[in-house]
Amino acid sequence: MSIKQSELILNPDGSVYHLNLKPENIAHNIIFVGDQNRVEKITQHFDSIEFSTQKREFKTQTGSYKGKKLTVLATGIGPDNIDIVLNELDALVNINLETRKPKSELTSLNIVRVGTSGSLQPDIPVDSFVMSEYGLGLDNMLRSYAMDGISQPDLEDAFINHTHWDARKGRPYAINCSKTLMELMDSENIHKGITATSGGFYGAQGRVLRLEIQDTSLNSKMDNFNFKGNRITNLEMETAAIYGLSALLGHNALSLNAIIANRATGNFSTDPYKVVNNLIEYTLERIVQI
Ligand code: R1P
Repeated sequence: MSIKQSELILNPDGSVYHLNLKPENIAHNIIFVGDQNRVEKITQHFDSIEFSTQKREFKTQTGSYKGKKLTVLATGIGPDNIDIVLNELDALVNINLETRKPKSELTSLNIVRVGTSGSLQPDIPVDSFVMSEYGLGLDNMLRSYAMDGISQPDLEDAFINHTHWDARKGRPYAINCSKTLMELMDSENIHKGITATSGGFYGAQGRVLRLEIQDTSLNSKMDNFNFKGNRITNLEMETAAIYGLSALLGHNALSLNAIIANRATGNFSTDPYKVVNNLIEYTLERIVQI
């Protein structure tokens, strides 16, 4: 059965609806960034750029870095956008857009997020890098999918018990990164641990401006959570969603974050662009080895 037009929406030129991309426009090694202005911060290092497009916040450039074909794609903010990005990227490689049928031979993409994030630990300072061994989704996006077997229920249960998580907020989900990409991107300078992914920036991450929040001590409970030696290192808005959908669709994903704020000490980087650029250079040097 072919997938209906209302379910897999294509633009008049045959590109996928939100990303504005056709299969030939992307590489199989893809860097995700949140901020659309970060795309060119990465592709300025490329030898050449062969394709660029943008629709809404989804800006994409594909080119070559040291002879390796790479795509850089801005996801915008949040797990809801990751749902769009992962499903449409997967459609580009794993669905025949002419017949609208899934292909029998599937392609695995390599996806590396180069993000920014706030540290939850005093000893993970601003201007450092974090690699997410696990994504811990507090946002519920992935719960729309049949997801048995891909998550880590022991970690989820430990987190629920430790934080007295209110069940009305939905069950958090914990997903591993790609071990292969982790080994490729690892170094002694990078912090590793659990990255918590929120579905919002203010209340969902414990920021109080004018509204009361449901659990004022959630961040401090997250600070001292420990699962088999793994701490929650940082808090941002995409990693767990990327890990979850990649696991379900058969792609390899790893999230790297430049720490620009420290929520435990209250510090903010004096030069956030510098640490992001350092992380970009760090990532590019390693991703060419895939
Ligand atoms: C919030 O300001 C945004 O910044 C972080 C969060 O995950 C969220 O997307 O990441 P990016 O800088 O990659 O967008």
